[in-house]
Amino acid sequence: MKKNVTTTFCILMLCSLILSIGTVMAAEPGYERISYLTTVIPTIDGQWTTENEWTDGEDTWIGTDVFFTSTQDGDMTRWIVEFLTDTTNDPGDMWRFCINTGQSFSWKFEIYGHTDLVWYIGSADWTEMEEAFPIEWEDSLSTSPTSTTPHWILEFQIDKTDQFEFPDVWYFLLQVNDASNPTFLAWPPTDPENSDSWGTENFSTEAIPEGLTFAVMVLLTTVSMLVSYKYLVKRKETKTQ
Ligand SMILES: [Ca+2]
Ligand SMILES: [Ca+2]
Repeated sequence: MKKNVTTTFCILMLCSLILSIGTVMAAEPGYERISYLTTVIPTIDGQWTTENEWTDGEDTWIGTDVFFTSTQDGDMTRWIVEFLTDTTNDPGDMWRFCINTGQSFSWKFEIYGHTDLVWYIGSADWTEMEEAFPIEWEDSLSTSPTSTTPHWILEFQIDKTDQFEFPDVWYFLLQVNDASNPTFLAWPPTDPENSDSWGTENFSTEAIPEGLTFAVMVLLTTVSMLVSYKYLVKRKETKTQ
């Protein structure tokens, strides 16, 4: 009876974790992340406005140079991007977001020189769009909890209520460039022109578990699977004896 309870608990725990993560459909293998529910609505001012801003997202790094996280709710999809090693204001500095929501075309948003946002629609052939896109963004040279050296920080949000809906799973590439030290850094480090090589973004309707990092969730899932498998093998051995 005790073993049955243990097995049931493990299976329920595994199912719960899988449901909370959502369906995982890899585009570029190894590049998958989750946008959890926004619990602290950020002020879009290009800096950490309060200490608890952006504590509700999954942290993702591009090497040690760039940090970003994202959250979402019924109205908005939000990002903060910190370019820790870009401390210079150059006209050629760039933020680039490439997004595909499972349709035959993608969106590309480029911010140059910390002043101008240009957006495109298409795939390999991009068409620049004239009309305003429901985006709010701001960046600044600021310090943050990650670094006390002033560096470029971008806050960027898309209004989902204005005809631009996101499914539960979509595809995404983030790229940055510091014109003082021209190197394009990206997540994933693949082709911005090919949406098949972008990363996979999963929306969760739940807040990020408090004190429970993604690494711990993966570890718990693995442990649950191992315990369940070990019990099932043992049960099979007992039956065949
Ligand atoms: Ca802010
Ligand atoms: Ca720069």
